[in-house]
Amino acid sequence: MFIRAATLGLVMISLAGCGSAFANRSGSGVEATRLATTTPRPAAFDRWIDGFRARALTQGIEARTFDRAFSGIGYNEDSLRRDAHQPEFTRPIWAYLDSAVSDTRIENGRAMLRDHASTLAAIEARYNVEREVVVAIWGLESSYGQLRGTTPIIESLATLSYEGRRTAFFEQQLVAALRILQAGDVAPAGMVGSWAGAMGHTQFIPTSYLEYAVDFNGDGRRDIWADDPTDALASAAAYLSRFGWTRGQPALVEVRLPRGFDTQQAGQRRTVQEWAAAGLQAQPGNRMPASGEATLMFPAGANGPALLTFSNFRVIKRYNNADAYAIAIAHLADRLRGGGTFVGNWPRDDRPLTAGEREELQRVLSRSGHYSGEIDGRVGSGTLSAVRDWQAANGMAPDGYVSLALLERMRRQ
Ligand SMILES: [Ca+2]
Repeated sequence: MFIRAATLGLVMISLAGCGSAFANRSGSGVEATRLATTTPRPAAFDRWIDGFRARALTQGIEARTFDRAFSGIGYNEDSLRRDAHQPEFTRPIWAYLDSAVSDTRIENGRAMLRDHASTLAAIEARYNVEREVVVAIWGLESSYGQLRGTTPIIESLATLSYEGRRTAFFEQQLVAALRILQAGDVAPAGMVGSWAGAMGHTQFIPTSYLEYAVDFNGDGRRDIWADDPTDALASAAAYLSRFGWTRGQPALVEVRLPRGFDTQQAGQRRTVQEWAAAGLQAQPGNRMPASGEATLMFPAGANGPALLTFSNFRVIKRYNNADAYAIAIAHLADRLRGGGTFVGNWPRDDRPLTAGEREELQRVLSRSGHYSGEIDGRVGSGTLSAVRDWQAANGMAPDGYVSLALLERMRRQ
C-alpha cells in the first residue's frame, strides 16, 4: 500500500508487479528467490546511521530499540537498484486485468473464501466491508499471502533513507518501522516485506500500519507478518472502513450506452437516476444500485467497456491511487461472487505507444498549449490530464486513453 503522488491514469498502469498495491513493488516471485545482495556498509552509511540515530531518539525511539533494530544490518543494494529502475514501460489495462484477475487468482480466492469463512464473516460484521473485497485485496497484494516479501525492512528502509530518490519519505517510514518494533508487535528479524517497505499479507507500509492495523485475533499484537492472515485481513477492512466504505454499494457497474450517446460525458459525476434518464443501463450480470452518485469512465477509450464508478471506487484508490488497480479489485471481488467478465470488448488490437511516439504526443500537447511538462515520454498524470484537455477541445470523449488512433488524429490536426 502506497499512496501514489499521482494516478497513473485511466489506461496505463506501471508494470510494478501484478498486485501493485505498493507502487514500486517488485514483480511476483522475485523476492522469494532473492540472492544475497547485502554488501558491506560504506563508511558514509555508518556515519549516516549515527546521525539518524540521534534524530530517531529525539522522536521517541529508545536507544535499546534502535540498537537492536540496527544490529548487524547491511547495505541493501538490491533495494537501491529497484528504486533507481522504476518501470518505464506500461501495458494496457486489459493485459493488467488478465493477470490481476486471472482464472487462477479467482479460483484461489474462492478457496480462501471457503477456508477462512468464519474469520472473514467476523471481519465483515465488524467493519462492514464485504469479504470478497477483502479477499480481492489480499489476492492482489500478496497472492493470498504467498508473496509477502522477504526483504529485511529496517535494512532496506535505512539504505533508501541514506541514498535514494525519496530519502525524506523513506526516513519517515523508517522511524515508523522503529515505532512498530518498539511496541513489540514483531521482532526485528520478523519484520520483512517488499523492498520498499510494504509488509505482510495486505502490504501495509509502516505509517499506514501504525494508523490502521488492528489486532483482530486478540492476542495483543497487530501481527500482519504471521502465516495466520487474520490481523492483516482485518487491517485491510479497517482501512477501507476508515476511508468511508459503504457496504452494499458497488464500486463499479458496467453499463451499456444508448445509441448516439455523447461520449464527452466521460468524467462527469451524476446520480444513478440522472444516468438512467440519459439512457445508461447496467450490462447483463451487473446491477444498478437504487441510489448514489457515479462517474462515467471509459478505461480503454469510448470503444471499450463503459463503467460507472461509485464512492467505493474512490475508497479503493486510497489503498492504491490507480484507476486500473481499483478496477481490478472491484472486478475480482465481483468474480469471486460469481459475476461474469466485462461485456464490452477491450480494444486488444491497440498497441502501446513507443517511447518516441509518447514524446511526439507530448510535443503535440505542448504546442497546443495543453502541456507544460517535460518531453520525456513518460505518460504520467500531467500528460494524461493534457490528453483529456486536448480531447475535450477537439470534440472527443475526454477519456485520457492514449492510443495510436489518438496520435494519428493529432497528426492530422
Ligand atoms: Ca493479533
